[in-house]
Amino acid sequence: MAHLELFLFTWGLYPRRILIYLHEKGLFNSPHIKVTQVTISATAEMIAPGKPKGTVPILVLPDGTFIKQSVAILDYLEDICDKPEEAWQQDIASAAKTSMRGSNARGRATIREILALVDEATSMFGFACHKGSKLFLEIEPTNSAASSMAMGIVRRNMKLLEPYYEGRFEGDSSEAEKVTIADCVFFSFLQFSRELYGVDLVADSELRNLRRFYVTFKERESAKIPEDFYPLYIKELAPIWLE
Ligand SMILES: N[C@@H](CCC(=O)N[C@@H](CS)C(=O)NCC(=O)O)C(=O)O
Repeated sequence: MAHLELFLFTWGLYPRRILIYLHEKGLFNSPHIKVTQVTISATAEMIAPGKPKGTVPILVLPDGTFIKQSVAILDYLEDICDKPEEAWQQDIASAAKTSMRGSNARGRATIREILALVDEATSMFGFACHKGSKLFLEIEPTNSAASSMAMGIVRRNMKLLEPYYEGRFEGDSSEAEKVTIADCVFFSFLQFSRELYGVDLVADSELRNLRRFYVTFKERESAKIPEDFYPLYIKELAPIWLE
């Protein structure tokens, strides 16, 4: 049986986007998608038998080629579900829920706008962590001023994202909410920053829509995480920010 192989580690910031997406898409237990956990070496390399070099997530296709960027992986999975061309793609598509990229050009553009803002915030947040969290103190040069500057860009993007969530994930209608790939990417970022690094990016009183999105989405099956989700040594150091 042809299958896709997904290399990742479950609590990773970028891999988690894909796992939340697979849940929401109804593909989490697809027999056509094999999930292979990587181990993280002392030098922070991601290792697993058969894994191509590079960052995770990585999706390996049945022809042996692979896709490396998480957003490209989401787009690829949406593409094969929207327009399956091979039998195994048909099988995946028949188990999948409807498109998560919007139903027209306007809707798709909005989703891409959100994705771009969240992706920028995500990489800035990663930089802020590397320069400002105790987790990286022994591993690389830190710089708390640089960390604060990067965090400023993250917070600016939160403000830019706020209007996109006006009227979404509200009250009784939230169950019927059509979750998009941008929602999966955004929620996984908010969860990671809060649960691992102790940074609540939606705490600002001006971010009412984003806070509602976060607290509502976190109750979804796809979003739930166990107590011991993050490795203990990382969870202990990550939320300590350098002065
Ligand atoms: N832009 C990439 C980023 C992926 C990424 O940075 N993944 C981290 C794990 S969350 C990783 O593999 N880091 C190891 C490394 O940088 O070598 C994506 O969207 O997939």
